[in-house]
Amino acid sequence: MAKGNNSEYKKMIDKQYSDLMKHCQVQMEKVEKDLPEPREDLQETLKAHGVSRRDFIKWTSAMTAALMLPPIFRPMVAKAAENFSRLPVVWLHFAECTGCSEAFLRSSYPNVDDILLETISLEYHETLMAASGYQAEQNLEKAIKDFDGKFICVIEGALPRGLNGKYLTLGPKGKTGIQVAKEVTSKAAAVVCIGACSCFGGVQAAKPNPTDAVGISKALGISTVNIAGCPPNAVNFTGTLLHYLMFGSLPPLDSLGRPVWAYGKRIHDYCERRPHYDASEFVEEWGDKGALKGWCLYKMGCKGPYTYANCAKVRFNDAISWPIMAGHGCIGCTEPAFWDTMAPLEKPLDEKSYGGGEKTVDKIGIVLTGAAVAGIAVHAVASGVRHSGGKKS
Ligand code: FSX
Ligand code: SF4
Ligand code: F3S
Repeated sequence: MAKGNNSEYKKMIDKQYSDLMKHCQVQMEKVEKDLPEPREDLQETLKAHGVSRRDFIKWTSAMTAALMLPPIFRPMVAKAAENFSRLPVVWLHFAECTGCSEAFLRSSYPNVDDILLETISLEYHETLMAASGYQAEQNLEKAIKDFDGKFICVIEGALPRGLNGKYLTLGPKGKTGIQVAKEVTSKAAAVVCIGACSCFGGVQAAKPNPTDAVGISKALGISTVNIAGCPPNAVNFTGTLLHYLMFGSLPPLDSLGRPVWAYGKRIHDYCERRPHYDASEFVEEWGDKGALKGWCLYKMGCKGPYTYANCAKVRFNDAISWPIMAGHGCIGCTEPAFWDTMAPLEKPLDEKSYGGGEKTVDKIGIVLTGAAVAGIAVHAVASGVRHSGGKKS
């Protein structure tokens, strides 16, 4: 590209980011005006958990980068984190193992993401709240009324459609999961599904799926933000809510409802074992020489070539490790129906239907998940904030 064109391009990008920054500043002022006072002083809470100011600054840099924003947005990420506990959240549970809540809220060494999740203004959370029975139902009704159109509805778990929804009933009135989900999501500003189960049905939707369980979007015919994974990474959830606070809109999603900033790239392309794949150095058996040397796990059934997620970049447990680093292949837990489509989990997919090899692997990735976009498009600011209730287009 000619030099002149380069500087034109840079000017255009700078202008886009400066417009985005202005939008973000206006939005943060709106948050501070419209939403209730923060439930907790984040800096005090961080201090109480032994997280220093320096650690917090480091976290803002990592989160800004994870969100694919340039460093000038760090102070806005910090500001959004400080306002995190203003956001009213109603958290529902349907058919699942509750591993998602457990993974998010019960860390032994909480990092900033975990602490943010602890400070979140949970108006209703079936696993954590003290109330039960009629009192719990009243709490839910009150939260929906008090924060009509303003709360985020977070959902864990699939909805069984069999027996007219009666495989899953909740509360003293015996409402079906589908009824509860309809009532709550219709009043929410946005619906965020956490985990493979609420996103795509998860383990209970695996064949033969006796209860006819499906994800929330399919069960209700609404659009949802899908934070995929079994369980998903807390960073992908907190980052999505921070984006919502900063820009007043949900981040752009891929064709499966997953935020592009978190699920836009393929595991196989960011994997630290990739040079071994390219050099045809494979683990052939658990514990063999290749396993000790950290070679590629493709022959042990790694589904990284078919899976889109940022696990290799953000890792888990305070960025200590992730499945492939720990020595097991990826099982494709961020992809729909992975229990069926990625099985057997410790064997490569059928060579006959997939042909093996890099070219086919690349083609499958694209077919499975749709094309990914990157750059500023990841932050394109949509005008409509209300995301739930709208029929899927
Ligand atoms: Fe599903 Fe979550 Fe896997 Fe478990 O709530 S995504 S089975 S970790 O718990 O829904
Ligand atoms: Fe990494 Fe798996 Fe790809 Fe090998 S096949 S490079 S282990 S993602
Ligand atoms: Fe899941 Fe694979 Fe990441 S199994 S946690 S998508 S490495």
